[in-house]
Amino acid sequence: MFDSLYPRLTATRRIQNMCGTWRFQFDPRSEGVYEGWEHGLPDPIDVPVPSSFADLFTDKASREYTGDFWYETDLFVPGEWRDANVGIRFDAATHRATVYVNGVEVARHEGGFTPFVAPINDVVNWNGVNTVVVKMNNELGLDTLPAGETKILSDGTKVCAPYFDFYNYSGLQRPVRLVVSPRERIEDFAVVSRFDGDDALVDYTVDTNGDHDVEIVVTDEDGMDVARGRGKAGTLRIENVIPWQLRNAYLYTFTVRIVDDADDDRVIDEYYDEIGIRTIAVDGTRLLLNGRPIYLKGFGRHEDSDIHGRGFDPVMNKRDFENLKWIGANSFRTSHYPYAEEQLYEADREGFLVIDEVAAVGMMKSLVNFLDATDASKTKEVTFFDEPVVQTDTLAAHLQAVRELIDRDKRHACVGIWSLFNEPDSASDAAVPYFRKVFDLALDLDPQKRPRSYTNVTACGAGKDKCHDLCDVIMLNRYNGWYVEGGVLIHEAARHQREELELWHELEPNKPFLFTEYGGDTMAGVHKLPSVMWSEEYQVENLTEMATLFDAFDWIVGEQAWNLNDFQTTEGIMRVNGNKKGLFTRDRQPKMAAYYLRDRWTAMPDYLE
Ligand code: GCB
Repeated sequence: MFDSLYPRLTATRRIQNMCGTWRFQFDPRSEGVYEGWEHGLPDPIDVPVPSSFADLFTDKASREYTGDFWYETDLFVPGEWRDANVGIRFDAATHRATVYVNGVEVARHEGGFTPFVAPINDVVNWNGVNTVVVKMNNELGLDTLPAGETKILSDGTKVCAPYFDFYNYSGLQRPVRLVVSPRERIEDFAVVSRFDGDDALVDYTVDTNGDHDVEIVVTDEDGMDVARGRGKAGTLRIENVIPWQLRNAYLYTFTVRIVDDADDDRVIDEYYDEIGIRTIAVDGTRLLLNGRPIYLKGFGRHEDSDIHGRGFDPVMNKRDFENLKWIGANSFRTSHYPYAEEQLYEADREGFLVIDEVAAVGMMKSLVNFLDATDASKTKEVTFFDEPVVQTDTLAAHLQAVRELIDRDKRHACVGIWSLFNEPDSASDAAVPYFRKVFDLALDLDPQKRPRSYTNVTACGAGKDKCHDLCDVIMLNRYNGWYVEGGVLIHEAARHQREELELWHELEPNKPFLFTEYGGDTMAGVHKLPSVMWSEEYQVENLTEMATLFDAFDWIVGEQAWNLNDFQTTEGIMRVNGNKKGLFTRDRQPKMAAYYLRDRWTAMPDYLE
């Protein structure tokens, strides 16, 4: 009944913001379901929505809380919406949620980074106050995306052990809105562009739940009509089109209307989206945007900031985009989960190419995956994809996450590559059929047939990886000069990296390669001459060494350093209050190496020809 269309106010659609102060309660013994908490929480505190709950608290038990937790708010629903479809849209409920309205279950959702809508028509008190309660849970398992473990301590406390290197921030982390649309409605639409001389031909399809006709109006940035169409599928011609380009975006507005032609084209439903006209393709060792070879410069990122955690933060997001522009970047990866939709709209407008990643991270069975993964001997004993549950439940969750990602993001011009895993155990035989199913589904679902890939980890490097033939472009995460041969061995590290690259190119001579992670931890303010690891000087040397390699091979078509910013992780001996590989600090100020990258990247063109 509901869809994933981003909420928009139109002639026929209404939105009511539900963000603000909600009531909140931990449920460590999972007793809420037996005690009727779906009708109201017995002893709640106030928390802001959206936010991650962890860093709101000053006690460790609350910050580290793992298990069930509940949210509650009151919702007034105007009676004039009685004849419409009314639902509550959660942009992200991390990691799983059951929604009750007036004590009745209206939705369940698994996966903490994609939206869902709870339909409420059947249970709502019109023109009255309704109780909205959300039961949530943030436990990790082998069958969850992202993957990890939940340990139970001797006193019964649950503790999460992520198989990934970022903090397990949880909660209602993105906006919540009441969304109102007509009963006969636009459920989805898709566009695929190609060029015809100076014009573009845009194939479109519209899904509705009724039989009335559909009209399309395309306007340019000045609001002028540039194309019109009729019918649920067709091809539009935009004359003298202005294409969407790297760091030079141009967006058209596609307005879709269901119209009643028996009633003078009365508008039954209206929706619009901003569409960039572009093609993206792989040709031999080139990545082509609008037929021209591009070179990606940028970062893996996180949605992460002090106190806010992963809570939607338009201020930090804006600063990140300004820093990306300042440093000369033209792209980023949504490591390691789908980001807030507002980030993709900003990337559309700013002309950043996005590698859009599903939350399939931690798929190497090891407690400190990100670290052990550099040591093949440690990963051999534990093959994630050999676990029976992985081939059933994890695969099902993964396929669903890919469905929701592509459903949500398929129209974005900025989305150029799907990243279907981060650093999985791609050297095991059991990975191959699993990967094939995920890759096939992505190809099947994406109308634009964007290139697909995953980030390859050192332990599954050239000669060991068994899944790379599925990739349209090969993406490498490498830490030579850091986890592998760091410090005084840095030149040796580069030599070994070069050897591995030569082997990769022999294995895959006809594919482009991207570096999707490289770098090393750096404490802002630590200076040392000559350098030592962790100093700002060493970060510059390490990045310089890698850049020399990138420049040596013309089939390397992009470099995305790890990470844009310092970010929070689980505490441990490898992390000093988080991961410090940022080129910027967690409060978004540049380290020395940011000036180095700025010099390099502002002198490099976005297009190779
Ligand atoms: C990786 C992971 C990333 C980690 C990074 C690191 O390979 O993909 O999540 O944060 O290494 O810093 O160790």
